[in-house]
Amino acid sequence: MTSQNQENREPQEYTEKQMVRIGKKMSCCLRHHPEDYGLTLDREGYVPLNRFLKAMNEKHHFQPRLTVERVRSIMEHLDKKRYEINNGRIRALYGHTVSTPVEKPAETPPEVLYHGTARRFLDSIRKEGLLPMERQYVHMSVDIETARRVGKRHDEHPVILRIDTKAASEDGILFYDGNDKTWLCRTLPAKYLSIEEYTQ
Ligand code: HQG
Repeated sequence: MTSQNQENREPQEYTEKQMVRIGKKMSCCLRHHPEDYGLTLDREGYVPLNRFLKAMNEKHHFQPRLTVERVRSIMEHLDKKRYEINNGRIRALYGHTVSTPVEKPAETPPEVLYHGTARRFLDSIRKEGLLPMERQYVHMSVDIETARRVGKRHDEHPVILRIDTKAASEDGILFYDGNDKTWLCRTLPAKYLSIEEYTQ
């Protein structure tokens, strides 16, 4: 059998299921456990793209092999803008749980943001405000629909909190751009929160 034929027998593109799986591994590597891949995130959360590809292929043996083009097409295929490729480097835009701090430049947020959460967290949020919990930042949404989707990961009938970002910014709280739908901050005291939507 010629090598040409062998090549023809290999899958050339990922299936939907494979793309979801690779997306999860990207999140594992770039948000949560870069050390499992022998990688360290820099201060902005980047790793060199060539080292990322090599580590991902060595650990998971993707068929076909993960390449820059395939990573790009997976990024486009995902439901959200989670990753960014820039100058031969790749990073997750938000969601980090790694212990090394990922820094972002502070930016001016919209005057109102939303946060979807579980009813069972509400008492604690009323006392402590929004905390990043396992992650490095609190995540907020630009619209109610996005907040509802985020909250549904925790509760069938999520609570939607409205965040007075204008007042918080005036008091010196810094906000950071996550993606087109997501903003971040370190913590958010309860005085800037009100209930936008609550269903028993
Ligand atoms: C809650 C996904 C008790 C907080 C999403 C949330 C997002 C408190 C949960 C991104 C609390 C943490 C992040 C307090 C906050 N007491 N509970 N004081 N302060 N909480 O998953 O915002 O699809 O870490 O309300 O779409 O749900 O992965 O945060 O319910 O953008 O790209 O503690 O992750 O993005 O849960 O989600 P999470 P999140 P991807």
